[in-house]
Amino acid sequence: MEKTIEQIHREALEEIESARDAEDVKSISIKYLGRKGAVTQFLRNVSNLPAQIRPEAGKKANETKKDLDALFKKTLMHLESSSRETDDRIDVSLPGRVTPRGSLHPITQINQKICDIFIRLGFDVAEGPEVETDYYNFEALNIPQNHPARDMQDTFYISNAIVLRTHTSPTQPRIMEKQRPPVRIVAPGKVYRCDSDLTHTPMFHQVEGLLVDRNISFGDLKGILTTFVHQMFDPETGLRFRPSYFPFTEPSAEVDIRCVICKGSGCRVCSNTGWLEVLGSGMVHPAVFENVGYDTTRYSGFAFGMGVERIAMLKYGIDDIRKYFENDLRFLRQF
Ligand code: 2NL
Repeated sequence: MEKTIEQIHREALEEIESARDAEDVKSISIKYLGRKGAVTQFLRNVSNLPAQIRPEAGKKANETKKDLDALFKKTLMHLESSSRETDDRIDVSLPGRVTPRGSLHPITQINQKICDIFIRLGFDVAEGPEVETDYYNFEALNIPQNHPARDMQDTFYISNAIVLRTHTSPTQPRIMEKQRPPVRIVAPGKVYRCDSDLTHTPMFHQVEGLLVDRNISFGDLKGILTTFVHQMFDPETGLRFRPSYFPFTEPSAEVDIRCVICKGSGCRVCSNTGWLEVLGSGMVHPAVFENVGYDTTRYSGFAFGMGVERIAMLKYGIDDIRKYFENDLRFLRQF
């Protein structure tokens, strides 16, 4: 017996249910609605049916044709758009994109390295204000009223009695006023001087150190600073202590290292001397101790100061200080 239109409809629905892709849907469509398709055949045979069921069967067959046609189109559209979604899916096996990572500025790196060396030698880190009083920047440090370091050309004045600190030294008397010996501190930070050329910028960085206790001698100064130079540069670096002058130390000495470029034979960098100046130092002047109320018969101490940019220039062989402030990434990425 021939299949009824309801049976054909049901089978078509079952088949479309299990279609996996557009190709399946297309062949099911041909199987039912194509020229020799089951629905088409049924419609063609309607005229042969008994007259009493003919109109009803014809009506149902047309409805089935319309219903299946709409369903096939809808399913086809759905499958095609979801196959596009498949192509757009994230490939979890792809290697990830590397996020570019920043790094510390070379001056920050050198500043941290200097402080780390002294921290391991038992020093604490102290910081003070960049806008400083004339008293702490000069007076407390035994820099008298008419000293050349006070010259308007070097110092940025905020007012008569307020300056941008010209060194990080004022941090030291501020600490000494609050703390009795022993004192072992390093004071890193920004300093300001009205000066600008190949080796000077209006703002630069210093690290200062101060050690005060009973029986501190120039030998202690030499030991600590020799250890520092050997850890900062090379353990084989030759160095010398050359007599110098600072208002806040007596005696005073500058520390030179063997030229990092020519190793002492003489070159442009060391102006043919074979030596490079790296820091200033000395035994704290009694006037400085008196200003902070320390008993000079009980205590002695040494202090030192260095420019961070200068150390960084010597360590990396950079001849123009302004390179550190231009923020050219081709320069900065090398550190
Ligand atoms: C340099 C020289 C120096 C000091 C800084 C200092 C601080 C106190 C007392 C005595 Cl509270 N001295 N500091 C001493 C000698 C040298 O710096 O060339 N700096 C870049």
